[in-house]
Amino acid sequence: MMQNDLFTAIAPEMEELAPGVFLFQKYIDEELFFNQAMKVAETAPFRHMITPGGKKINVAGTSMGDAGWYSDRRGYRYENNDPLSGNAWPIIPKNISKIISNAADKAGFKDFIADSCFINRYEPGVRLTAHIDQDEQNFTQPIVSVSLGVSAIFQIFGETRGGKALNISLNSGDLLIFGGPARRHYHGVKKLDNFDHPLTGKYRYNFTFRHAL
Ligand code: MD6
Ligand code: FE
Repeated sequence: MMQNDLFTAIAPEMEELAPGVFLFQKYIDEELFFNQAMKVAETAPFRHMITPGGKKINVAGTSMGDAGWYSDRRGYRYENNDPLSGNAWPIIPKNISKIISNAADKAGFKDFIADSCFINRYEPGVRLTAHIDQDEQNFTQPIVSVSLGVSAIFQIFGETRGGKALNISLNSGDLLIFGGPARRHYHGVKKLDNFDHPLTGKYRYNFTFRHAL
């Protein structure tokens, strides 16, 4: 057996955990993405948005790209400019967009181009309740997620919120592709543990790259 075969037998680059759900462990350059999150926050700071029902969202968020996901009393939607500043969102750098398109390609999603990336920031004790991302135009397009910092459990339910979840541990540097039938499945993130990470401190960051428009 060639060394490369042996290596891939032990550590495949990508694993399909459920139809349309592909995990690439330790795939991305953590510093590159962390620096990008810090850079975005300089012009589009992390903020706690409000649901249409008036509840504060405990996960802090911001965006980069041609549009950014937004929520307030008026509803969930994509906004071309950051409502906080009135300015365009920071752009998605070409090198990052290439990494994302490449990974999507490996999972069989040809020509995926992210025009929006929502960046979530979790602090200890914060969780993300089960939801379906449905403000994008085209559900045949996957969402590509990148995790940084403190590890979390990502849960995939199914067409309803209840029932037994598929639990996926997302660690710093992991990339997850969420497409196919899973794109319409409820998912969420369990309460973040109070741990320290050398790069991000108490925080977990998650980037979700979307083809939204
Ligand atoms: C998170 N992720 O990992 C939240 N949604 O913090 C998501 O809600 C998500 O990772 C759609 C597709 C992939 C995701
Ligand atoms: Fe989601």
